[in-house]
Amino acid sequence: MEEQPIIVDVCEIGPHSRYRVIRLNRPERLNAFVKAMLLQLRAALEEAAGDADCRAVLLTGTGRGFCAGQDLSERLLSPGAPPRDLGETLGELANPVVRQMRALPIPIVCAVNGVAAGAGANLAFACDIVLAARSASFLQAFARIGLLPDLGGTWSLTRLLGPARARGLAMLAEPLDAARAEEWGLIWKSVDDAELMGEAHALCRRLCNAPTEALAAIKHAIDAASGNSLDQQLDLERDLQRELGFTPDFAEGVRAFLEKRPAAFGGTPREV
Ligand code: LHQ
Repeated sequence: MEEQPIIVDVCEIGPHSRYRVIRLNRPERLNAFVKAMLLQLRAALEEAAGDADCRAVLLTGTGRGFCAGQDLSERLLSPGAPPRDLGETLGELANPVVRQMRALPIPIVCAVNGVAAGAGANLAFACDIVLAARSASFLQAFARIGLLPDLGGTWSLTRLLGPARARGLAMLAEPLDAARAEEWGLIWKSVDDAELMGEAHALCRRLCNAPTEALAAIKHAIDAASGNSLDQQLDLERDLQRELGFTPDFAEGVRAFLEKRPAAFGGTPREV
C-alpha cells in the first residue's frame, strides 16, 4: 500500500465546533520528514485554517516516535554528487510550516508520543501547548551531524529556556527527558504514557469550548511579546482587549460569572 505520511482525523464537538488531529505517519522511520510529508503537513494546516468551525489542532505521531527530524537517507550523497541545498528545503518546505503554525488563530496541542529529535523536536516547540509522554525525549541532534537547530529552534529554545540552556542543548546534543523538559518550562506537562492521548483529546475538547477569539488574541500577543517593548505590548493588549470587549463571548463570560454558572462560549464560526 502507498505510504500516507500524514493522516488527518476530524473530531466533532458540536455545532460549529470541531478539532483536527494531524498525525505524522512514517513509524518505521520514527516519522522522519520527507518532502511529501512536509507538503502534506502544510496542506493539513491550510485545511484547518480554512475550516471556520475548527477550533484546535492536535499534532502527534504514529508508533514509538514523535518525529526524528529530517530523513537523513534523503540526504545521503552518492559519490561525486554535489551536496543538496538545505537552505532550499527549509525555505521552501519547512519554514512555511512553522509560519503557518504560528499564524493559525487557533491553539495547536502537541502530543509528543516518543522521541522528538532534530527538526522534530522543534516542530513540537512551534506548537502552543506541548504534552509529552513520560517516556518521550527531546534531542537537538543537529550538532551531531554538523548542523544548527532549525524550524525556529534557536528562537524557541532561547525564548523558552534562556541562552544558557539553549546553548547547552544545541551544542552538546544530549537528550532531555520529558520530566526535565517540564521542569525547565520547555513543555506544558509530561504525563504517563497510557494517559497521553486521552489528556491531549480532553485538552482539545476544552479548547473547543473556550472563547475562540480570546485564544487567538492570546496566541498573537504572546508571540508578539518577545519582539515588543513594554510600551508596544501594552498598546497591543489595549487594542486586542478592545476587540474582545465587543465579542459575544465576553458578554457571555460576564453573564455566566454573575449568574454563577459555567459559560457557554462559541457557537458561531470563526472568521477565516
Ligand atoms: C531514521 C532517522 C532519520 C532516517 C531514525 N532519518 N532514518 C534539515 C533539512 C530540512 C528540514 C528539516 O530539518 C533539517 C535538519 C534536521 O532535522 S537534522 C536532524 C536529523 N535527525 C537526526 O539526526 C536524528 C537521527 N536519529 C537518531 O538519532 C535516533 O534514531 C533517535 C535518537 C531519534 C532514536 O534512536 P532509537 O530509539 O535508538 O531508534 P533508531 O535509531 O534505532 O531508529 C529507528 C529506525 O528509524 C532506524 O531504522 P532501522 O532500519 O535501523 O530500524 C533508524 O535508522 C531510523 N531513523 N531517525 N532522521
